Amino acid sequence: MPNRPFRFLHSSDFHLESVPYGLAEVPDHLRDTLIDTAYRAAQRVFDTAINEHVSFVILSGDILNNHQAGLRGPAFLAQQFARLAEHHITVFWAGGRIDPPEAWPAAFPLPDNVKIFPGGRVTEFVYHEEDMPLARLVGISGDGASKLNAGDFSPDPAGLFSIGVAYGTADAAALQVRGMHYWALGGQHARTTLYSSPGIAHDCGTPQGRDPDERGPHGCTIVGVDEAGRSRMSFSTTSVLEWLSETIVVDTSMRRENVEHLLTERIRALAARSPQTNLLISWSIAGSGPLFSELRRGKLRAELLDWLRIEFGLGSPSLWSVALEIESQSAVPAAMLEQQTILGDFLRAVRHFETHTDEPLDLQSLLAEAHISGVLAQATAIDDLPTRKRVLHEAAMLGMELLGGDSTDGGRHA
Ligand SMILES: [Mn+2]
Repeated sequence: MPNRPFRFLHSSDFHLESVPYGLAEVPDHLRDTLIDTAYRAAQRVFDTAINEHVSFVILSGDILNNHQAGLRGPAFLAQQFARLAEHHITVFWAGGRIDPPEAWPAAFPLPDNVKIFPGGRVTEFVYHEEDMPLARLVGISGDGASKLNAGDFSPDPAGLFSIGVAYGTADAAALQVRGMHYWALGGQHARTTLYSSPGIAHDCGTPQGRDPDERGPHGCTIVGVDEAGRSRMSFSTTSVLEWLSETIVVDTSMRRENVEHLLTERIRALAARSPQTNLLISWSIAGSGPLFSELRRGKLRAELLDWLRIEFGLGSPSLWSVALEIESQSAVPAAMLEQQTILGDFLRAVRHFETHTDEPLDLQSLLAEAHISGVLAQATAIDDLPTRKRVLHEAAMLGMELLGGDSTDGGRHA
């Protein structure tokens, strides 16, 4: 069926109730930005809908938990929906885990341009423009606990552009076989496309990352549909702050000023890529050499972090360094393991515990009596494998530093 071209916007997982977490310290100048982050990103989603002249907006769940968001959440959304109504933009909303339709407070009546998909069974709406049907939307609210039942969704029998709207996961093949033109999915915070031809199944992700694992730019998806019913997605960034994880490699010849230069260059490149965005950067330093050993010992690391924060973190937008970690991936040299020295004995003992994971470390027996029931005792009870592995590696590195000679990485002789 030939159609008139149109555009719609797909977004989900605003999580208006939550502020970013994962910062050990919150700097004063970033506090207001953090509190408002989810709202400012959501506002950018609605601004995008208006600026891009979309016909309608699809919200695929996890927009807000209004018990936790307080009155601010529903008041904000009601205001944004009214803005969209002024621009003749309809909203189709399927609830997810935190926003079942019945949780919406009665004190904020939803305007007529907002269409809700109830839970329980799929509901259909046909979207019209000037009395012409443009799209059929088939959707359901759901908490994502069980897989989507794709079989409940059917495309328009006369070929009208058909969109499935739902929260949660499903097999790409099970979705694709239904013959819908577009699946507007929600619940994944990272943007994901399950398939893109024929038809599209897409989870647009959250418009704002809220912890160090939700890295990089986030945004919403604009879908353009042409006369033949073919659709094309484009991404529009909305994140107010962006989490990044960056690695710097130092070599044996480097001094402090070289590392500062590397960090400066990297941070300038990141800022140029996202000029309007606050950046929250977790640094990781890898490599080897005297400077690397000095960084491992801590004081220089703290100084570098302070320097980064003062040099780049206090402006607006802020390029804030969240942490600066030293990678402990460097291997123990084989020659050192074979040495007939105290260091060699020590490294072989560590290696023994690394390879015999069933042998307990029994660090408690090394504690003084006064510490047997204290905090130190808890810290030495290492019962999971990844922690055991990390502790043993740290012990090997520390041994090389304290027992090693001139030839070793961090050898410091008295
Ligand atoms: Mn979510």
